[in-house]
Amino acid sequence: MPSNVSVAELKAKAKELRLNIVETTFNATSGHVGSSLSCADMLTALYFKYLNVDVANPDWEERDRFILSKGHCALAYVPCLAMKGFIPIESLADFNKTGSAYGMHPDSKKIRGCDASTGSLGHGMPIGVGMSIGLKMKGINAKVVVMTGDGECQEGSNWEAAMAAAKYKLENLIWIIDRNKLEIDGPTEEVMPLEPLDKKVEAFGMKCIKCNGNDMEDVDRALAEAWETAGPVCIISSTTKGYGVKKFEGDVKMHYGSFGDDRKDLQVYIDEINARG
Ligand SMILES: Cc1ncc(C[n+]2csc(CCOP(=O)(O)OP(=O)(O)O)c2C)c(N)n1
Repeated sequence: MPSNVSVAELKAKAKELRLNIVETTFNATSGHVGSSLSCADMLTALYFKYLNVDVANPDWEERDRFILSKGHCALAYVPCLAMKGFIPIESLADFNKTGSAYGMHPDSKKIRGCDASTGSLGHGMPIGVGMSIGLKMKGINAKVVVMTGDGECQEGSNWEAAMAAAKYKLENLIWIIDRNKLEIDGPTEEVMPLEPLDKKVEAFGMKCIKCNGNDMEDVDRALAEAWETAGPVCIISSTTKGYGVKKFEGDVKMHYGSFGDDRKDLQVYIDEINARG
């Protein structure tokens, strides 16, 4: 059951997450900042309203599961887990430094509250399908949410998993595609066209819900619908890569970016994020 959290509260949390993403990028000297900013609203809504997880007991068997298949966005995921209380917020200062538990890609053996180690794209959906079947066999009524990138959808394993999700009628599986329309080296529609993505998803036997993934009200509406639907369900979350900092928005070079080492540059981004609604 989603908790009773207002859109205004979620928006404030998403802003806090964006601030943590840019601060963590600065401390780490570089990172997948554009990709992380695009999915910040969705991650916030999941962790602060929808996912039924227990910070005191991360291995609780009945919990909802979340798999960040676009694992290069640990830069958003780890700060989100820290804000939720799974890990100390101070540890973000060491993100991706030698000896830190938190690298550019998440390691579930080292991160409290992390359900799957990811980073090699195309694995989240197959893992999610397996988890979902396992929960069903045990009679546990928990959601399994997988977030992939859109470029990542070019990996065939996602579609094999989608086929299996329909066959096994995985009512609790939710696939979220962060549709920021850019991958590592250009627009998805130039590199390997995905459209009509909604029709493809539906043809694989999944209900498709669309939303503006950088508009918290719309994110909330889409997740509420997905939570109430007997799945498998897919949310195509239309976003902007780098959302929150104008200079990064839609710039493929900010897929993996660096701010340099002058804190004054970082302050410009912090001010912009703070000034936005
Ligand atoms: C199997 C595999 N191949 C290549 C990579 C390198 N890689 C990291 S991110 C990325 C692009 C991902 O694009 P997209 O799925 O659109 O996600 P976005 O960063 O735009 O959110 C690639 C190719 C990888 N992590 N895994």
